Amino acid sequence: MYDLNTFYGPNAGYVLELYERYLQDPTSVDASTQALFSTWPPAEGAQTAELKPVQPGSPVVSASTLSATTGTVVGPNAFSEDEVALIIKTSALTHAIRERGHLGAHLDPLDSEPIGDPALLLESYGLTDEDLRRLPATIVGGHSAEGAANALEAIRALRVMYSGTISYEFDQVKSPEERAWLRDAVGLRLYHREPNPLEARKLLQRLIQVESFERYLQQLFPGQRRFSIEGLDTLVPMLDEIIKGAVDSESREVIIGMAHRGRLNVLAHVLEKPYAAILAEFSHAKHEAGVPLTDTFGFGWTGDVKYHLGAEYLFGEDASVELKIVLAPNPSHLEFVNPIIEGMTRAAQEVRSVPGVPLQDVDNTLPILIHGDAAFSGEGVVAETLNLWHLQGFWVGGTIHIIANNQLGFTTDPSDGRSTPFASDLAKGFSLPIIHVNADDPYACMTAVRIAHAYRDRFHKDILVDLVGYRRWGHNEGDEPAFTQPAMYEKIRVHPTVRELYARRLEQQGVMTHEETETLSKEVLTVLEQAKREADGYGPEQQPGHGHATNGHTQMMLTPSIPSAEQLQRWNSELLTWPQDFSLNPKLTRTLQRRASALGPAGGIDWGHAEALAFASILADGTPVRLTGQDSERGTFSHRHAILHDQRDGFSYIPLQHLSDARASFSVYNSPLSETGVLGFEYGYSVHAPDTLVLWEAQFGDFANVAQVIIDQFLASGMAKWRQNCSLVLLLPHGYEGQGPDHSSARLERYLQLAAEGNWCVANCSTAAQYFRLLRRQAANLLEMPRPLIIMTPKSLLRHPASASKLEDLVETSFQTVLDDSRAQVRPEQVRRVLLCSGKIAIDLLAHERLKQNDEIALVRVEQLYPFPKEEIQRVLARYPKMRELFWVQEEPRNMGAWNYIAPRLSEVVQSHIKVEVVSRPDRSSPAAGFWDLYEAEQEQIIAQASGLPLGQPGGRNVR
Ligand SMILES: Cc1ncc(C[n+]2csc(CCOP(=O)(O)OP(=O)(O)O)c2C)c(N)n1
Repeated sequence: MYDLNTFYGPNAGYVLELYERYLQDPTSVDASTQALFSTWPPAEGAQTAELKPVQPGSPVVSASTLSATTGTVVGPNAFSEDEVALIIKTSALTHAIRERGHLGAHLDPLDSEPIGDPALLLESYGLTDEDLRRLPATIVGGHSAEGAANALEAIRALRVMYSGTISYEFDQVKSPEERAWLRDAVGLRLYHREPNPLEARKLLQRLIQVESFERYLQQLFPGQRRFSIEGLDTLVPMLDEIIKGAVDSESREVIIGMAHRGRLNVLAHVLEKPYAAILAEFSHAKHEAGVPLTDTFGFGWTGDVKYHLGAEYLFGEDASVELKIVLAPNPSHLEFVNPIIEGMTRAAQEVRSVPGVPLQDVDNTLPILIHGDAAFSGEGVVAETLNLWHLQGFWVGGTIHIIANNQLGFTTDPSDGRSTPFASDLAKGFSLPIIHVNADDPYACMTAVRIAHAYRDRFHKDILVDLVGYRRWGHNEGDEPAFTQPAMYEKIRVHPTVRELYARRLEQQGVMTHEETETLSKEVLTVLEQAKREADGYGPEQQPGHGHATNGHTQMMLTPSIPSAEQLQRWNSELLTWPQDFSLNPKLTRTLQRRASALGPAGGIDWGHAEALAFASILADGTPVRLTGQDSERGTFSHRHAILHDQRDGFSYIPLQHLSDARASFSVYNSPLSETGVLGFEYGYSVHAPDTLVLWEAQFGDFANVAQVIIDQFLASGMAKWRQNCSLVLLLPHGYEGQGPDHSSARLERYLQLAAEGNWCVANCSTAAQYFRLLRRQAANLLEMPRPLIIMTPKSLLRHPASASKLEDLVETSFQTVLDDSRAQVRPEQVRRVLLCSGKIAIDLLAHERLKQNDEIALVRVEQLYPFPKEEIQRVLARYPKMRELFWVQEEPRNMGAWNYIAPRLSEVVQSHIKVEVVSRPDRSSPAAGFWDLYEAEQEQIIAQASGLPLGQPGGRNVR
């Protein structure tokens, strides 16, 4: 029983360690091990074994491990003292190869030297080949020992497994169960398969297609950018293999995000975009048919370059397989599509047609992200996206990541692009298992993705494959790579393609003859030539693209139905009901109790309350709602309380998930502290769940500019570039309240500058009722007129009585783009000055004594800034026939806020004799003052100027 030969290789050393521990303290090992060791007698007269010290840093078991305090050689007496020492050294070497084999692996098709590690060398242990030859293979154990005559052969086989053309990094994986699974997957070669002749032929055919397509493009359009895949050709069969796995796992959708490199090839072969369509894009490269190149532009479809376009493909020729493959469009901005893919995936996985929490099936949809090696290490959005993998609101059951690693970023070498040895190292911080593989070994590549997919299926976690290849041409095809990497490109010039290598291998193995491989190549070329003839015959109307587009510039938004007062009363009381034994925080109980009476005649429906009622009504209409943001469950300003927490046990209760009238799901999640990652995720969610009201809330609107790429490249322009519809709502706290430069401005001006062609709505409303109505309008238009909605949301106004509303405000009308002055003292025929403003400054002005005293000034609120409500403004202004002055009043500096956007539009709505001026803070580089007194003085000055009374402070530079 205690013969060491009964233990597998690395276990032998481990067992000896355990035994020593047991001798020192029997309770330090578990009961069954105690039982086993109690049968082991110490060897008679044995001595402590001497081990030769090894190089620093190597993981060799130290001599002390053996020098039991008992003075005995531990373990069975079946081995001599020397042999025990050898076993332990071999065991340490075996362990090192399994753990650090990647440092010695042959991953580079261009044959660069691996990094290496002393722990992988025999000399570091004082071992020789001869020593190993004396030991049985079982000391090494695992699959490598099978059929091996001795430990030397087993170690050699082990090196092929862990330091060959594929290698692994699993140490960072925290779960022992997962590590054991991964070790078995590798050690027992569970996912390694030698293809049969038919499969081998198919694989070769695929590689021929991949290479021929690039070469054909190069031949037809020399120098045109295509961002060739060549050098990483195996990526395509790897994707084929993952998709095959997805079919086996009965997934319904695979969603892929990738950059420019190899994209055309993936479109052609994985998404089955016809060759002819791609060739036509190269030869014609025109705007879409039907959109004239004249001043009648403005239909909202300006397109994008071919290597940014997405596609969808229904996989499977028979009805038994229903798998949709989606390649999302993306901008040049590398890696920013990552969170979008995750959001799309989550949307595809959730069933929202049920009240309560959405039901998620992570097996339904598989996300794949393909990264560049330079971009993966360099772009922060990668880390932001990886951080989402285990978060309740963002989990998608694991993503398969592949780094398409061509060992260059444009002209930049890895040594200038990252501070870590491997392109994949960032992923270790998130405990992702990593598989490195040489792109010139197709079988190893298939093994890598099979393991990755099986791991994702089993543990529902992210995993990364680092596919190491090269780039046959320059960064793009017009670029000369030898300017900057002459040595590397000299190697590449003479390096055979993976298609050549594989064909040679099959020929050598007798699987195919040279003539057969040549025939395959000719067949592929024939198909390409046929596609070219087809593409040449395309008229403009057959050019790839879609039907004539309009993004809704001229369309009217639907006006939603209005719930009844009784319905609102009922929902209100349900929202204020929680389980009887639920112990709510007493302070919060008081706050919520106020909501019980706010629907009465005295009113007092504040912002958070109006939002909850809007959500309830939207859920009752059958529209699902999802809200995320930093601290959004409670609300940064403690105004929402969408989740109630039991004070005794911390259990939570979400009233909106228990609404009896709800016909759809409600979810709210605190997000991680990320803007780019989370906003990108929610954008993707909204795109892929067009029936859902998706809201993202910035902590303060100021921080949304961290996600500027998502705003510019997706929200603002996704529709124009890719016809990607999105109805995401951005809640951006905004308002000048003396909180300094970074807690005042949501940068309204940016959203207005980006507004065109009806791409989104921008609103800055001043009452809770208007917010309620606006949310309802957005929900009603999700399918009819999808577009993002940007709302400047309040801070102090959240609880301001002048912003609070009454029940009748919620049920009498729908959203008003412009609110006229309804104060009793204003006599329209007397009014000489009209103040136009938006959001909080309107409430400040209305509350100010100076304006209260003045009956010749009317205050008109522009609640929706874009699309510009021209007719409504004209209609309201027509009520003031004696108006001579029209002031746009804003809190923001003159070069910010709405002024630059609104000035030319206002000039169009008024007659020329009417002065249009601005009252604002002066031009500033920083959006708000950091000093309270300066803030106050400026605010006072704005009020004074607007109300036409003498200025309290000098320096009123801000009137045009
Ligand atoms: C955010 C961003 N910064 C810079 C660029 C310009 N750029 C385009 S490709 C590229 C190199 C990318 O290298 P890598 O990630 O290794 O991908 P590869 O092109 O080598 O496949 C750079 C810097 C970009 N597209 N996006």
